[in-house]
Amino acid sequence: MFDKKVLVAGSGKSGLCASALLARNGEKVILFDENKNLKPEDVLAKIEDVENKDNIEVYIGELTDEIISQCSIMVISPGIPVDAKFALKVKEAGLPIWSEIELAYNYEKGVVAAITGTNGKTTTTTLVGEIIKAWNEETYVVGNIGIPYTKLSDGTTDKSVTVAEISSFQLETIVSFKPHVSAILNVTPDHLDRHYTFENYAKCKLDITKNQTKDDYAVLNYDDPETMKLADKIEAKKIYFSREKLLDEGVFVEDGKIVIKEADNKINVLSLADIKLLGTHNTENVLAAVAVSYYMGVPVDVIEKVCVEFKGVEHRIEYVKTVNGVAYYNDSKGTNPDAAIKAIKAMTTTTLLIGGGYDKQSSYDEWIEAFDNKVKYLVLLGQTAKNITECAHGHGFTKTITVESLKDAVKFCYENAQPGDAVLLSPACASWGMFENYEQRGNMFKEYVREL
Ligand code: UMA
Repeated sequence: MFDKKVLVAGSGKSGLCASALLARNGEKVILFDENKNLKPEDVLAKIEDVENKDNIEVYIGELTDEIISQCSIMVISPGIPVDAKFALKVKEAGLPIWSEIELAYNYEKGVVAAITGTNGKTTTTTLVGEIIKAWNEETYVVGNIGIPYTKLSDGTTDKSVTVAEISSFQLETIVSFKPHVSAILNVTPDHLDRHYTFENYAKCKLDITKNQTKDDYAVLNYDDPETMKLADKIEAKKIYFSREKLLDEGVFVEDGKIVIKEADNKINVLSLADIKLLGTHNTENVLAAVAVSYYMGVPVDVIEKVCVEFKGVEHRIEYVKTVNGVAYYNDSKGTNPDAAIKAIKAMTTTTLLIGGGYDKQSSYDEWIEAFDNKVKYLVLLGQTAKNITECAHGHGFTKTITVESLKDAVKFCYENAQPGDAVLLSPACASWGMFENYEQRGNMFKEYVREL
């Protein structure tokens, strides 16, 4: 595909997978990383099971003109700003710069659905991935979600469907990337250190649609004013979704049901009451996922079945089990007060909340204020238990109890919950010290709940 070598910038997941894809497809690669603490041999060792591994040379430190002159293009990892000093040098030398997504797309043979937005990308992408997998055997879920698109795009066939979570960083340097169905879930200020202005950031999000034509679809959040400002600039057929309004056409909520309306055709997809995901933010994610899947061609009965079964992304307000009328939720990913606030706000019933853990010197005031008379007991463990107790008491919330272990916390909740209550593990703290990581904490919680 390329006349000369390909310069791959960044030796994280994306750069390693991009280099491997290029090498196994016969290209010569220079993998470059600025981190002087890395050793070339260690970087190479991370690329496993790759044919033509000899095609990859690794350079660490400074990018010289001599290296640039050997290359015909640069593939840039998402975490590297396009105005990094070395990237500007490459640009001045006249080399095109592709994002890792663009490289992957050049090897894609199937159809692509791509989802962006400030919040909700991972949940929506995961749900769309599950729906499409239930309909099409050859389905891949990739991108910002943690699996680089270059890991597998050269293995796709014309029967493949790729569902990609795409960040603004990845969209900055796309050229021909063209999803058949794109989605912009919402646009609120984020990553402004990288994009400088909100306008630049929103423009990156808009670019998910830039190569789409009238034969493609762009799914847009009707309730989000910043997303709606982008609508005029989109050539694809616009499909709006709304949690708040009845639309003439689109995907929306009517009488507690998610419906799809097209011209004179109205289809009931499912009842909101059947969704296991909590929180209005998740209703929006489901609406978007329904819209993306439907316009990718998935039959409505498949969409309904998977949406009803979907328990959410692991460790994010994940429904575990109902025991004696008490629903247990795992939000071990709630490793800071902000994330824990979203979780408690999403609860619709009286909740026994399990929190505490490693001390990151966070302030817990806003978290306690968000309890909103919903929390029956705050069950605390770990290093921060004492601080959180004092903070809660300072805010007039005195139903705190400290336990020795997560197992004891689950036991306390089991013994003190009434039918109709919920139990939520959402610690507002990291897991370190008691657990290896938040995944292990969440898995142990689920194990204890399943044993009840
Ligand atoms: N590097 C340089 N120069 C720089 C910056 C970085 O040489 O100026 C090097 C670093 O030394 C490092 C490498 O680049 O070795 C890191 O590259 P990277 O940051 O792109 O990391 P990857 O491991 O390739 O992960 C990326 C995404 N990371 C970012 O966007 C920051 C992952 O998203 C993504 O899952 C992965 O590709 C696979 O597609 C993470 C993320 O935080 C989860 N995303 C942001 C978000 O969700 O808000 C956008």
